[in-house]
Amino acid sequence: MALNKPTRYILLALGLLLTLHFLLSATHAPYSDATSISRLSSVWSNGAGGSKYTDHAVPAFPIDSTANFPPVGGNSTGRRANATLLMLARNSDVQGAVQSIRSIEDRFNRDYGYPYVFLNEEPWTDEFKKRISALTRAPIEFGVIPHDWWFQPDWIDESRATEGRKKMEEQGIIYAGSVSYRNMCRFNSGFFFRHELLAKYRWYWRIEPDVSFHCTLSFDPFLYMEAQDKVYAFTIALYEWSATIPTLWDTVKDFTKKYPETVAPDNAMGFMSENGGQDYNMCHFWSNFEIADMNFWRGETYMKFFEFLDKTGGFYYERWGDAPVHSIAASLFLPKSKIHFFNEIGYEHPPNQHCPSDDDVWRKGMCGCDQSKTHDYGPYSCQRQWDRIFH
Ligand SMILES: Nc1nc2c(ncn2[C@@H]2O[C@H](COP(=O)(O)OP(=O)(O)OP(=O)(O)O)[C@@H](O)[C@H]2O)c(=O)[nH]1
Ligand SMILES: *[C@@H]1O[C@H](CO)[C@@H](O)[C@H](O)[C@H]1NC(C)=O
Ligand SMILES: *[C@@H]1O[C@H](CO)[C@@H](O)[C@H](O)[C@H]1NC(C)=O
Ligand SMILES: [Mg+2]
Repeated sequence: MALNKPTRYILLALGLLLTLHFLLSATHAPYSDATSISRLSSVWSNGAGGSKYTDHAVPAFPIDSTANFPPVGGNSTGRRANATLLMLARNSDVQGAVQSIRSIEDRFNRDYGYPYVFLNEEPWTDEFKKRISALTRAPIEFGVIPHDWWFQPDWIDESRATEGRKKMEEQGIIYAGSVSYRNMCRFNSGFFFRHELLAKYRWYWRIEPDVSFHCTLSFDPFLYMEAQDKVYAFTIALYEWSATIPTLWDTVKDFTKKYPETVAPDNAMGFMSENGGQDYNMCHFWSNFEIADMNFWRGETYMKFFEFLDKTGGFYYERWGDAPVHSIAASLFLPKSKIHFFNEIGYEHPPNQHCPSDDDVWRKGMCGCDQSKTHDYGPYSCQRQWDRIFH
């Protein structure tokens, strides 16, 4: 078909424009960065060609935990650990997530630029990504959780699970009737560290929506963990509600009877029991804050432990929390010297907070918290059980 004259001129003009665009793209990096389709689309949409569980966003910087971008500033050595800041959240948690990221950036990460990973069992909304991405220059990745790592497995007896939830509701226990809370606890116990977005990291710092960091850190806690040969760190230790874990301790004892070699010499059992391990005193580390080495969770002992717990169905028939599960594992399978209490990190997850009670630590950290509100030796605290194992 022959084209009429005007159409031919329009096509010619279009061709010239396109040629100019490609020439500019090839020779002017900033121009190319600003207009590249891949960049424009990857900022707010699911990553084209990315993996199924990677909901890519904001490749403002290449994701390489060891590269020094953005520059490490402040009072730091210029080296970053192989680490990430990790948040599990729902799209509806956006305002709380913004609050938490603002806080950690202010008190720590703006000088360090550690990358973030966000995980969710649903695809992230553009709104969530946009609100978070505005807060930091550090790399951010948004991931989706594989279905079977989140939802209640088919082999769980639903009528027994329903019965368990009903019984717990009658006792007025928080999240007693919630299946999604149980999904979350099981995921945090046995799966998060296997997510493909976390595979490239060794260390993580768990951050939840609606938490606050009250003191400025004058050191890098990841590098501290590495240098001091630590594996797991906490800021708050307290009691679990025993009705949520009626058979957990017996299951743990079955495990250690079957695999006695997994129990570490010089472990932190004394933190968890008043009678040499016969009974659990409900003490655990509050896992909404954690800085830890994922290679511990990934290792043979913990994986075997999680599988052993999981196949009893206790995450659904009862309401086993990731906090007691992580805490029991760390306290039994590690020497106590590998667990660390970060006194310098002022941290609040309502209704509890840790605020350094030593004036010099508090002043040095320019802490904004009220020392008299610290949880440390309050009535629900397990700090005394922690202290006693070192005397
Ligand atoms: N994606 C997703 N994240 C969840 C879900 N339930 C909880 N979370 C996240 O899991 C973590 C723990 O949940 P929270 O609701 O904070 O539970 P909690 O800390 O025990 O209780 P409160 O904070 O006192 O309500 C948080 O990071 C939540 O954002 C869920 O159904 N989906
Ligand atoms: C970071 O740690 C992970 C997990 O141990 C490891 O696979 C990866 O190679 C490490 N990266 C670097 C740069 O050391
Ligand atoms: C900077 O770091 C050094 C060593 O890590 C520490 O001794 C010093 O107190 C820090 N300075 C400030 C102002 O926090
Ligand atoms: Mg919470």
